Amino acid sequence: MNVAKKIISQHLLSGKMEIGHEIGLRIDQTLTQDATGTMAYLQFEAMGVPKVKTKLSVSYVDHNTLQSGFENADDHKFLQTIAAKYGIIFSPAGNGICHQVHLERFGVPGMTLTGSDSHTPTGGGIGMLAFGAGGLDVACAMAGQPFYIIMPKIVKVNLKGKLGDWVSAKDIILELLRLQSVKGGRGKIYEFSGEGVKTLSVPERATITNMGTELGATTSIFPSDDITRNFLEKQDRKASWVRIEPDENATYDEEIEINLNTLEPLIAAPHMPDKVKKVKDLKGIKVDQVGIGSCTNSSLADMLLTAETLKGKKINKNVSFVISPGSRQVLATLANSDALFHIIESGARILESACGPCIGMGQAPKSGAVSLRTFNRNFEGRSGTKNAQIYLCSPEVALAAALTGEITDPTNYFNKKPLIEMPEKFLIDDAHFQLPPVDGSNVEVIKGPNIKSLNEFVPLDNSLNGKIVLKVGDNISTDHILPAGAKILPLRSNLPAISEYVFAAVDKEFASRAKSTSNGIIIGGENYGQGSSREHAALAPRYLGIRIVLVKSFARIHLANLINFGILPLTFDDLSDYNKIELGNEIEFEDIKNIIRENKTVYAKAKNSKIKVNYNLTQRQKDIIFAGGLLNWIKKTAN
Ligand code: MIC
Ligand code: SF4
Repeated sequence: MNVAKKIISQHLLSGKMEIGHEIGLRIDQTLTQDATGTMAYLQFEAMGVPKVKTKLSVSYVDHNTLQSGFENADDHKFLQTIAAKYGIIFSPAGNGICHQVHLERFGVPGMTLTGSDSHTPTGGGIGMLAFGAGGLDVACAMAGQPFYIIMPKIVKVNLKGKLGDWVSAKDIILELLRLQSVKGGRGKIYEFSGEGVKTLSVPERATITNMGTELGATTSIFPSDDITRNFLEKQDRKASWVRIEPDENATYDEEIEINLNTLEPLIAAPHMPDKVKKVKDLKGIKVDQVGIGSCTNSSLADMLLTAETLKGKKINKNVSFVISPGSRQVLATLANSDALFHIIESGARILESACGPCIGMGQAPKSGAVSLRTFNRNFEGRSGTKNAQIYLCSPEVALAAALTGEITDPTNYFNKKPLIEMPEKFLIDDAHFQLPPVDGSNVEVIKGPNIKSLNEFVPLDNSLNGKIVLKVGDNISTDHILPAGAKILPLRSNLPAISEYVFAAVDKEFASRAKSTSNGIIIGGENYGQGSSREHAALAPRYLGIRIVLVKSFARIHLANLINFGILPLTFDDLSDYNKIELGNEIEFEDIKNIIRENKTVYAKAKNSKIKVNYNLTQRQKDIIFAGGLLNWIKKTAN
């Protein structure tokens, strides 16, 4: 068996490990962050379970840390109190980005982890089987329910050789994105293997598994080996280590090879993580902003490289250079040595340990700016500036650009790469995690005025007459569906308010058009809903009256979220039918519930055409949709 199958088989609660079949997995750990967590905990509360049933659940505050009004701070208080009530560890703002902190202090090789954030697969860097999911699926996992996925293909990524100087782990995942595209990973787990694995540290591995999300993958994973043990030892967590490696005769469903010896510095051009180019081919483009941070590249190793490289140098005058260390541990370690001094003296602006600019929480670049970031997403407008040109790259490439003011190949610009000395032991201080009391039943949960209770959604009618309220193209991301950023993110616990922003950057009239239409239908292209796990991208459209999304294909997490909120996900049988329907067309789905129940063919009847559509739903998913969503279904089956 390979590593992924070993962990799946140990956690299998239902279904068979056959590609394409639904399997239910026992979940050992969960994590949430504040932007998705408030909704996840409101849903958990509605389930009436007195305490989480996982081995460990952690609630992080890392996204909404800009407090320009009462909303975010109210959310933080709510999260703190509800964590204490239900047996969840609370990690307050300042502790760092959930994925980085979880890797440092809580992740355990061989365990399963579900997180209400799409980059939860970062945990694959220490050999966890870690999945991003919507908040409601995480709430279910906390309540002890299985987590369902479609059994993916396991793809072996055979890493050959060793990275050259100034070429980094980020280039490995960018190369994979170049090869596979943002939709190439759907229905796949990428398992890294081969001699190159032994040359990569845990933070480097985590950079790769983190950004496997951009491939659309179910998850990504590395084996747990001596390097993993060494990392956990330095975190004083040796007891958490187990060896998990593929059997010698392990088989895989597909194989890809990447030769690290010949890999060159790469960069993803605007506005998609798979628009990957060689850095040397873009050299000379003037750069206005550089950011080093985010859950992809904010480890101590990344920051020490930054400090060593910048020592005694000054940032180019035309560049705004921002640094966000991934965790309190990373920042404290920098502060405990000369490293932070070198970074500050170079002219860098030091941000708090949080998501920050990655999610448009500040640092929006100037109009038309070119911004190089070590982050994982460059969807149009995500930075907060619609016409900014965001490029994704390694810290090495970011540093070269920060110093020269233009895109620069670090392998030509710098001399030998400095040797980074990692400490014998990481700086460990768990005092800032708030452990829940043994009995939290008397804890008062504090809900500020921005926290609105959940709506009850009505089930689907037997027949449905709907209207197309939006038609969009391929690769629509959740950032298109429901933007983030400093203005909209604080509304995550206020569904009526946040719903006004659905598709705001794509079509300003969308929200009012959808609200005034009964049974709205959205038409989309390939890979609809890629990107974030935010369930608000399903919940808010449902609130506006969307009942069906008909597209060429879906991204995994968004598909699960649509089902969870009772929106029927359909796909075109013949992709060219996409061209037959337009905004404003009325569409009739006659007797659709019974047809789906009986596994018959569904036709969408438009004025001049009859279109065959597919629904690829398991019985469990059909039941959820017919009940009007997962919460309704849980309530129904519990009574
Ligand atoms: C993101 O990177 O888009 C986020 C913000 O972390 C999201 C979660 C969210 O929208 O709250 C994600 O990746 O799941
Ligand atoms: Fe935070 Fe950005 Fe990572 Fe999302 S991708 S968790 S916003 S740092």
